[in-house]
Amino acid sequence: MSLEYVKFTPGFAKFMPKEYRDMVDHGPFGRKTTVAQTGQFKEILEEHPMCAGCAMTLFIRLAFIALPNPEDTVMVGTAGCGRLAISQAAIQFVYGNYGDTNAVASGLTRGLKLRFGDKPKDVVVMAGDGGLADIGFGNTLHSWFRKEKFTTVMLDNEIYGNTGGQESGMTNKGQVLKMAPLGKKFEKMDMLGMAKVAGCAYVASVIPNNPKRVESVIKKAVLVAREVGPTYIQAYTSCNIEYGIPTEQVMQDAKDVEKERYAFSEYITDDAKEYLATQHGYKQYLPKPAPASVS
Ligand SMILES: Cc1ncc(C[n+]2csc(CCOP(=O)(O)OP(=O)(O)O)c2C)c(N)n1
Ligand code: SF4
Repeated sequence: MSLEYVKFTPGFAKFMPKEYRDMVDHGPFGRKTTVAQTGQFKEILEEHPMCAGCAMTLFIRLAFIALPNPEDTVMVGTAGCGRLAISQAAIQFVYGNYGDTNAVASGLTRGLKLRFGDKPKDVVVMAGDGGLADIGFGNTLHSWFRKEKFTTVMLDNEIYGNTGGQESGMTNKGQVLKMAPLGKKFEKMDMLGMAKVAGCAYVASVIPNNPKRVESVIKKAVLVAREVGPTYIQAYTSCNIEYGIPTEQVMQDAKDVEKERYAFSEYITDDAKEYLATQHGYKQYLPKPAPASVS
């Protein structure tokens, strides 16, 4: 697992589709990519089958660009809309059975540590709210309680999008959906709160509209998970199809939702701050010098 793995076996390049060859020749590997360079390299196949205007696709793209070491990262995904794009990007992908992503990622993280020792290998779970908070809830929480060192990213579209619009634990109370015609009876689950209680070292909530912020939280989460402990990012990634959001209003919807109930939040433990400050140059987390005493 390194830059070597993306190269074609000699003689095979000419049989690969052009889009795929472009990802290998002009992908993010071995570079320190930033969202400011979006469009200058190829991190994902253009022909992924997600719906036009889907905010989840934008978030996934930004998150992939923000990965600190793409050639040393494994994405773990599962059934759900997100994997349609995640599995067609220039990052290694493992498909975990629905609900099992965090168990798969736990084993993978431990295996990579045994195989590669201190050479950093990053594992990132990216899955829907149904996959992480409902059917995979036990595995998600236990990976956090056990302090498994990988990042969990929830693509929170507040619905089971891929199966046609059932409510999930992350749907808001009262929300009427195609397959919840009477409206949801229960509150949205507080997964951010649970992540903190369960011991995550870094927890953040974001929307896709601010690329620099997405980049910042992804980088911090992945770096902290390398050494300090589990990390969790919850991203509002609306389902414009099931929520009936006109394509041209998808970004405005995210802005409105951010204002009303999905504010940017960031929680970071002291250990994580110290690690980022001392190992990765995050000067803002250096301890403040004690004020000079007045005699
Ligand atoms: C073990 C298992 N149970 C159920 C399914 C069916 N299934 C596929 S996608 C999906 C819902 C996905 O919803 P979510 O995880 O919220 O992701 P989204 O599609 O909304 O992005 C379900 C229930 C499955 N593939 N495997
Ligand atoms: S069904 Fe919803 S979440 Fe899934 S790709 Fe379409 S718009 Fe995106």
